[in-house]
Amino acid sequence: KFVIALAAIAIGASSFLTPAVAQDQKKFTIALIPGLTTDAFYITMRKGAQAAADALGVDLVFQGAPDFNPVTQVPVLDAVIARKPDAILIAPTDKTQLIEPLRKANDAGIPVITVDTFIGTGVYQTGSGDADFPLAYIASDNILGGEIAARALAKSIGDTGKVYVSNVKPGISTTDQREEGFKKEMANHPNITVLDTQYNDDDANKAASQLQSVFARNPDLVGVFGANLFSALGAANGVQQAGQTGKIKVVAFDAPTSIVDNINSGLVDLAIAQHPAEIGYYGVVSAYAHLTGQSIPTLIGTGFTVIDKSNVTDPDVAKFIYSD
Ligand code: T6T
Repeated sequence: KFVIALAAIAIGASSFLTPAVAQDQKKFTIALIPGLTTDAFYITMRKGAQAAADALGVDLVFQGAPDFNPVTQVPVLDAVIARKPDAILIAPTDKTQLIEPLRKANDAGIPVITVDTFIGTGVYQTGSGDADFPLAYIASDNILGGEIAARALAKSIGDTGKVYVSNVKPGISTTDQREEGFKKEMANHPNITVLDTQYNDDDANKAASQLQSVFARNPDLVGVFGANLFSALGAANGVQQAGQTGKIKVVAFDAPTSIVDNINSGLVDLAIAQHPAEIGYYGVVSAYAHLTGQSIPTLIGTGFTVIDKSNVTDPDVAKFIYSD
């Protein structure tokens, strides 16, 4: 099970929080490479990272690709390695394809921490496998998130009928695990049929037209799980365009600002908000702790906030809606 180790890192951080940077101490540069730059999830992660960087007197460099794709992310990573930052935080866009490019950073002596997504199995510093070299993985528990989504969708469809997962593409640790958790939980619901997953390449328009095609083939479709922001947004738009609002239930992973309207209008039943600012914050704190000689946990699990009609106006809940 996922280990929550925030207390340990908070204790580790407390001794060097004041003053932020001693006169004679080197100013560290920490790079954050998101999955893509134009995604509210990573924009919010950057804000959390910046908050920690400001508190610790660290320079934060945010550099990423315009789409979620190893082909565009690897050149960004190479450029970041060439700038020789003191540490790299990265959301690898593929479990396998980022292993060798990240090994180059590690071989160059740059500590690597993965945030949101992982490489290999995501179990680091074990001495086994070819991808255990990152120091830490900081993220949501994505299998659990998929299970929460499945339970919510099952409830809203009265535990019976056809559903499917709108997903990005295979090979991404987060969205693969959400689908895994979703299917694992749905196995406990014998009257629910999970149709083939539809892969949209992180393109909401594609996800919307896929919804309409699946509905055309299955007029008895009752639900869809959008496994990330663009999958959910697209699937919800598809439901609206098909005139099925409230009839085809939508459970969304991620919480961009548009989710509020969608929940209020009944288009989306429930959104599972991750805590990306927390991921960014602890990413920077962990890198800093390592750079100043502290040991750090290999795994830090951050939380979820489940948003629905009953709590969407509560400020303690609404604060987890992502920044634009
Ligand atoms: O769901 C997040 C992130 O966790 C995932 O790895 C990729 O998609 C998002 O960035 C949302 O678009």
